[in-house]
Amino acid sequence: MLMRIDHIGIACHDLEEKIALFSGLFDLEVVTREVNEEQGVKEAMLRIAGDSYIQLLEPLSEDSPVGKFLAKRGEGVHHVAFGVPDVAEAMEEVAGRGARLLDEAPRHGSMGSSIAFLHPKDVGGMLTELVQAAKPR
Ligand code: MC0
Repeated sequence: MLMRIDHIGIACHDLEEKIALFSGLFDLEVVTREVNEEQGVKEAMLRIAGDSYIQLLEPLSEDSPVGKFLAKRGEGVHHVAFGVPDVAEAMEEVAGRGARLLDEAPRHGSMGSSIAFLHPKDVGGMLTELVQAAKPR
């Protein structure tokens, strides 16, 4: 079901500051910057190699998922996202195996992807995202 690690999502207070940090430390290229109102984030994707990325996430408000995470836990790894061939199919499969879905249907993710989240408590404490890329990556 899982094909690859698509991205590691990192919660931060200041997107521009963390873009400078990660691109400076690791020579990473910023591929896209987007605002996702539905998810309550301003984000940037930094390509590691091929089809895997570091995703930097700044909350649009304190009561968004990333805003709450920052208040509770501070900056750091927020979620891990795995590439799947078909997100709707993957959702059905994992739900059938007992994991709670945080989305009833796929939502819009970065770079035109379709995404769905699984509850961290059902994945060993790791907020997990399933990603179907817009085009096969
Ligand atoms: C919360 N918990 C986490 C966690 N967030 N554990 C691991 N990683 C995280 N990121 C834990 C809490 O500590 C708590 O455990 C339990 O889960 C329930 O959390 P809560 O604080 O009671 O509940 P909320 O209201 O903060 O909700 C958490 C939840 C929510 C994961 C359900 O954030 C959510 O639905 N997230 C999915 C959407 C999302 O994160 N969007 C932003 C990225 P204890 O032990 O204290 O009970 S959008 C994105 O990334 C897009 C743009 C993309 O990739 O394309």
